[in-house]
This record gives sequence, structure tokens and C-alpha cells, in this order.
Amino acid sequence: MSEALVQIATAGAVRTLTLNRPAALNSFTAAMHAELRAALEAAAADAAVRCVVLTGAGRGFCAGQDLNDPEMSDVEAVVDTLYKPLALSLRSYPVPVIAMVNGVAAGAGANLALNCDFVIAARSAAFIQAFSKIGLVPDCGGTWLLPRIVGRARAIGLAMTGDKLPAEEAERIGMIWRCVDDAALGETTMALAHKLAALPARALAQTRQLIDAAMPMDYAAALGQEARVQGEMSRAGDFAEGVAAFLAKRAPVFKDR
Ligand code: T3D
Repeated sequence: MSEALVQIATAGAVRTLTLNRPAALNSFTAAMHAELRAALEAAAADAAVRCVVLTGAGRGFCAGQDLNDPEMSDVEAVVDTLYKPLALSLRSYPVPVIAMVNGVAAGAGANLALNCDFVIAARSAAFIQAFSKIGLVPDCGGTWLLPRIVGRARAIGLAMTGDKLPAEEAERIGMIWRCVDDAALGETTMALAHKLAALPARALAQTRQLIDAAMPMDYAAALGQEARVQGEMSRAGDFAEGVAAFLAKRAPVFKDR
């Protein structure tokens, strides 16, 4: 029997799923997509599982799409039928998901990690929005996730250059939760996983939903909202007091509640 493309292990309430194509840096074939989907569905359906950890076998986390997989010739269909449901399932998953990034995470592999609730990376790991190097655009949620996580300037920079972002730098700019020494990766991740597993999973999943639902207001709507609230503020006493105090060169006394 051939080896599983996604290895499954359980420790208490924590289910670990390990992408297992190390010779190709765990890049995605259609078959690995299918195994990951089945493993995620099984963990979601198992009430004893209260946190999922996603990681990679060998020296890489995931190098995105397997650029050799003959079953992946219709790129639009691959993105629409495989990466899109994967991203959506992670963003509506019933329990917290941690990406334990053990090595390079490139292309859809980088964005797979960013779809998880937490990313803990080994110091030797790196993130690469590799798409531009092969004439593609970020997928697996990259165009939505990146600007929300790191801001537009860094999102554009990372996506256009395809430059390697070391784990330490990823932590510094707030793209990931933590970067830890390679030797501490497993222990740190499992400590967080067991802590999350002991928390109320439904509340944690709802927290994620609420945060995500609050984000996607479009630019025109945000500008409209600013105008409306600014109008309200300008009609309130504190605005008059603030301007009066400024012009009189005295400290303001604000009273509005
Ligand atoms: O259907 C669609 O195409 C649409 C979906 C798109 C989603 C995407 O993810 S597009 C982006 C695809 N990913 C990439 O472009 C990344 C390609 N890989 C790399 O740039 C480099 O491998 C890394 C920077 C990630 C790591 O470099 P390095 O030097 O540490 O390792 P390496 O020697 O390049 O790779 C090791 C082996 O893995 C090598 O095989 P070999 O020569 O030992 O037999 C390499 O070919 C293989 N490998 C790495 N990435 C992929 C891959 N094989 C197939 N597909 C890959 N993506």
C-alpha cells in the first residue's frame, strides 16, 4: 500500500495532519488535496478533536501547487474546486487550526498557512508569495488575506516581488503569531494546541467568524461610513470644545459620552 499523502496523528484532543510529499516539499497534487480534505472533514466531525495542527513532513511545509502534476492542467478549475474550498473550510472550521510551519511555505503553501488561526514557524522557515515568478497571481486567499494581515504596502511588496520572507521577519511584521527556534517548534505548538483545545471551541470559532465578517467592507463603504460618523462627531460638543481649546491655546475639557 502506498504511503499516506496526509499523515494523521492524535494526542488527546489535538489532531495533527502532516502533508507528506517531502521529496517535492509537500507541494499539492490532486490526490493530496483529496486526502487533506478528507482528513479535515473527519477531524471536524469528531467531537473529541478540539484543535487541529497542520504541518509538513521533511524540510518543507508546503511549496504550493505541484507544478508537475498532470491532473492540474486546468488552472482555473484547480483554484476554484480545490484551493477555494480548502481556504473556505479553514476559515469556517469548528475548532482552531494552527499551521506549524516547519520549513519553506511557498505559493499556495504560504497562503494555506495564512488561512489558519495561528501560524507558528521555525526560525529556519520562510514564506514566499512565489506566484509572480511563474506569471500567476496569489491564490488560496492571498489577495484577501495579505493586505488584511500585513497592510497594503507589504502585501503588494511581497506579492509582486515574490521575495523570501524569513520567519523572524514574518513575526516582526505581524504576519504570523510566533517564530521559534527549530528545536522548540513542536513543543511550543503543542502547548498552544492543548491550551486552545481546553477553551470553548464554539466561542473561538464564532470569534473568528465575527472578526472576519467585520473586515470585508469595501473602500467606498468605508469612506461613506467615515463621512457619516465624522458628521456625527462634528455635531457633538467635544468637537466644538476641541476646536475652541485649540484656538484659545488651553487644554480641552471633553464631556461627551
Ligand atoms: O494549477 C495551478 O498551477 C494553480 C495553482 C497555483 C497555486 C500555487 O501554489 S502556484 C506556486 C507554485 N509554487 C511555486 O512556484 C514554488 C516552486 N518552488 C520553489 O520555488 C522552490 O522549490 C522553493 C523556494 C519553495 C524551495 O527551494 P529549495 O532550493 O529549498 O528547494 P528545491 O531544490 O527548489 O526543491 C526541492 C525539490 O522539490 C525539487 O525536486 P528535485 O529536484 O529534488 O527532484 C523541486 O523540484 C521540488 N519542488 C519544489 N517545489 C515544487 C516542487 N515540485 C513540484 N512543484 C513544486 N511547487
